[in-house]
Amino acid sequence: MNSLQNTQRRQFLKLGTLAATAAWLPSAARAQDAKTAAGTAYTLAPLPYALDALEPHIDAKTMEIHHGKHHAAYINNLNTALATAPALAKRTLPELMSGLPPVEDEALRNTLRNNGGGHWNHDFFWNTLTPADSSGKPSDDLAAAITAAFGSMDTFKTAFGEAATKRFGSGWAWLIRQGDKLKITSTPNQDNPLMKGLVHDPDLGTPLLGLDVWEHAYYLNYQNRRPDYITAWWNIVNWDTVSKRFAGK
Ligand code: MN3
Repeated sequence: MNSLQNTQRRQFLKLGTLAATAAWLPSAARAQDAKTAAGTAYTLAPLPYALDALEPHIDAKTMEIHHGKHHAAYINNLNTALATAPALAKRTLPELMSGLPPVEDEALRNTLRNNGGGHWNHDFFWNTLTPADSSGKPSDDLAAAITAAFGSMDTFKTAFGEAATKRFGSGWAWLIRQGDKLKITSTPNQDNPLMKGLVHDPDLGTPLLGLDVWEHAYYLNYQNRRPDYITAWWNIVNWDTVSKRFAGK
């Protein structure tokens, strides 16, 4: 990709012609920059905090393996797959995920679904977290929307926790925005609310908050106690970031 195309791509991302998807643009733009900066491949961005910064809620060893091994593996697998599909490699990650069904090669489609989703979801997840002493609180606008949709912050957390607890096996719980409405949903494996037209279509919308409930996210510290991990996780949610996503920034 030449520099003009890069500039055009960035301008497109900045313009955010799809207002409803603006919330993922900062993260997606970073992922795209990481890719073009490296020439042909996505790269693993450093965590925006130290490995032990989320303790005691998420321990350093879990973060080291989760980021350095699991997330890195999704990126490696994604790059390997895209090396065989030059036309698909030109897409941004959100474009790739929302355009999966027309990919005829089933093995390639599944690899892109699992590993493209794996890369995007984890990039989103790391940037949703912050040390407990800087967790903050939702903006007034987001707090009002949560109250309008779920009754109160406490009932929202209970409902979100239930979605995360009941997700059978591996997957994610999400707070998404559909137009002006907030909704809680969950997806299996590495699917996410940006993936349109799958056989098992997820609830589509703009992700504001996502929680990884794969065992690799919590098993070292919490073993089978997924609800304890979910309860602890609320202490390290970066509400400033979530509020900016809600505001479309
Ligand atoms: Mn994970």
